[in-house]
Amino acid sequence: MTADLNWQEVNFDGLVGPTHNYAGLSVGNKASLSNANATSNPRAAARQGLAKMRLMLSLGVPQGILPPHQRPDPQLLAELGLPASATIDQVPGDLRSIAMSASAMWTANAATVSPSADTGDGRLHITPANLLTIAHRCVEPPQTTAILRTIFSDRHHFMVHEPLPRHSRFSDEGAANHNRVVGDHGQPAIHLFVYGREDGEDLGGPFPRRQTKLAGKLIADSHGLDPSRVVFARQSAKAIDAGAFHNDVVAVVNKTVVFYHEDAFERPLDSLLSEMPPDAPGIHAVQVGRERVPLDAAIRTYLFNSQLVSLPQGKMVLITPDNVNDEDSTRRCLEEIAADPNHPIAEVHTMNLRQSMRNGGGPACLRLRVAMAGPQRDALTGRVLATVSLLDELERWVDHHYRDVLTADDLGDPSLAEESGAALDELTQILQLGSLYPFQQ
Ligand code: SUG
Repeated sequence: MTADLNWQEVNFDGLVGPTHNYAGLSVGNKASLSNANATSNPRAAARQGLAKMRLMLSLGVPQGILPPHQRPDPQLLAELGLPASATIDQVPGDLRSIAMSASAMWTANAATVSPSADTGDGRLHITPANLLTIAHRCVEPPQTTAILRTIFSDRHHFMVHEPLPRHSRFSDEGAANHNRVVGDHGQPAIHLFVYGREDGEDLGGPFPRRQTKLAGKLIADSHGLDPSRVVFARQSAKAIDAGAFHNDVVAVVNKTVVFYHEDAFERPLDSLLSEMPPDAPGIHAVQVGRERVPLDAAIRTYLFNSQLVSLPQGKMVLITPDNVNDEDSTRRCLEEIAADPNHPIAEVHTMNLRQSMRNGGGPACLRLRVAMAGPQRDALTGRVLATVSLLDELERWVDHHYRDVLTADDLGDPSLAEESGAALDELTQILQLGSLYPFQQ
């Protein structure tokens, strides 16, 4: 069945938006806080993202694209009590960075995805994340839902749910806390849902626990996942308090390989695995101990926020941010992996993603994994699967529309929003997505 249906995992990267900036909005995200009010370069950020997509294509890995959001978001303006005609300078000063944030670029937080091989009705199920813990991110779900419903519109193949309710009990950050462990993509998988707190728990701690177990449970049920193949793992308090605000900062899974830091989970991974049914795929756990890479170094460099992908010939490749070269321990760890001929990770590529990294977003944050059979890829709406010529076109579009300097003051300038609107209008034509944005309706 796998070979017949030509299953592939597509990484849908968020195209960095024209308002990419450093506002220091994410408590618990040390990079975001420490770069507050730095000057950003949206053009370089978008180009760095496109360069990552090019690398994936050159490796033979299918690449999808999710467009940025309209900013400011009209629903947010309405919820702030402003008229439909309001411009960003009418938003109170301290809320402007929230209204102009480009944070939808981190599509690992866009949604949780269950491929059709795992779901009750044999469709691909997607639940957009409610992202309600941090103010600027709770703005995202309506536009994310609209974008996903446009691209995954074919109801025969796809089901895009409503986000979970907007209350802290249902706090959900999407695929950044969800992993699919599978032999081949078209086979039934084990779903590993990672959470920071249980319903009703108030654990204190310096930083928020952004994901609840209840959220994962509701998503697993609504997608029709087999309960015996769903595992819930608590993220370690130590990791969250050290700045791993999402589990994908300290762990990454590809197929059956789990590459993770010793301090990622509250319980050892092998004890979690003992809960899996006997016919589940065997897991290849690649744990990196704290003696080898201290937790702080892993979080500073985003070693585990790498993309771990299988090439068409089966070889596994790790795409890491080049920040891993800033620390001896992480650099050495990768050198050892690359030098070991028996290691499941056969190759390591480093990429300059520093514009995104300064906001705490590495390679794995920038992508949403969607494993699909061939007919499902054919059923996607729009020109959202990358080719070299589409990436060339997008690069020209970025160069034409994006600023290369953006300061905190610029966010309150209505001309930035106007320029962004013109850019997004053209983007919907390039991607053939019709009247996608609120301003086009
Ligand atoms: O939610 N940063 C994002 C980074 C998201 C990373 N995603 C994953 N780990 N999957 C966040 O904290 C910073 C924006 C600012 O400060 O301007 C921000 O939203």
